[in-house]
Amino acid sequence: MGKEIIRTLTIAGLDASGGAGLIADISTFEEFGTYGQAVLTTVVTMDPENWNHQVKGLPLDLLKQQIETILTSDVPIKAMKTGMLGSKEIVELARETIERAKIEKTVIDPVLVCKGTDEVLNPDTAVALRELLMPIAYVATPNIFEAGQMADLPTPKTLAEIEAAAKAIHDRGVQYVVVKGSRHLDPESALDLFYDGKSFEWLAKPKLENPATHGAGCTFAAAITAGLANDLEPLEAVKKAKDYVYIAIKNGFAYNKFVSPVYRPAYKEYR
Ligand code: PXL
Repeated sequence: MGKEIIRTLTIAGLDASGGAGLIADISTFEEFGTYGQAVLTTVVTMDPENWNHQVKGLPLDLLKQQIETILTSDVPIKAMKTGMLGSKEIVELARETIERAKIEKTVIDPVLVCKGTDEVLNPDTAVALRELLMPIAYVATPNIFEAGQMADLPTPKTLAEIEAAAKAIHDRGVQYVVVKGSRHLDPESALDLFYDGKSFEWLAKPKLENPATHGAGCTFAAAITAGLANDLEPLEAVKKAKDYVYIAIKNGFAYNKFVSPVYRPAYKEYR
């Protein structure tokens, strides 16, 4: 018998600059030795003049056809993640897919904004993510803003408020809550919170100078997904993902004057 194939799936958008979204997910899945697949939901392009983002959704029919193709495989999907879904209908489709394929290891990255923009892409999507996907999530990976939205609380500002938001998200049914912190929470380190419903664990890494962080959030959630697919326990998967993202940020590069993405192959190349 050949090697066991570990299949992973993302339902996400395409970031044409390559830093975030589906490309981040698939490249991370493969770096972790899994067979990655994707359902494309939206296409995000950037204005070359000012880097303003434009988000276009694909017709729902085309999403359904992608899902049918993916679900015909005899190889089980060991873990999956969701990224930019873009509309309430797509959130509903994601939930149906998770239930139909009986995927237990789900990582819900409740993408509501792109870095550098602070406008919620679509307020209906935020409500649908909170009501439909939080209750069935194995892991949820909001950033600080998204944590407030998923908790239905004001955006947390302090470590204690982030913990309170994580608890409210756990109460909605998420088994493991990972709040992707920010470089701005602590003068020395980049912090992320892991909460399993029992205790709060703050994970720290030294801050990097001039960090290239575009795509870091997607890459982190994708690495957690791949770790779970490889049978790591949730906290181990999160710790390994944080190491992976740290190295990817350290080796990130200036893509142009507007954006500096993480470099995902760095983990393998320079470890
Ligand atoms: O980083 C959030 C994100 C997720 N998915 C897609 C994106 C972005 C931000 O640019 O473009 C497709």
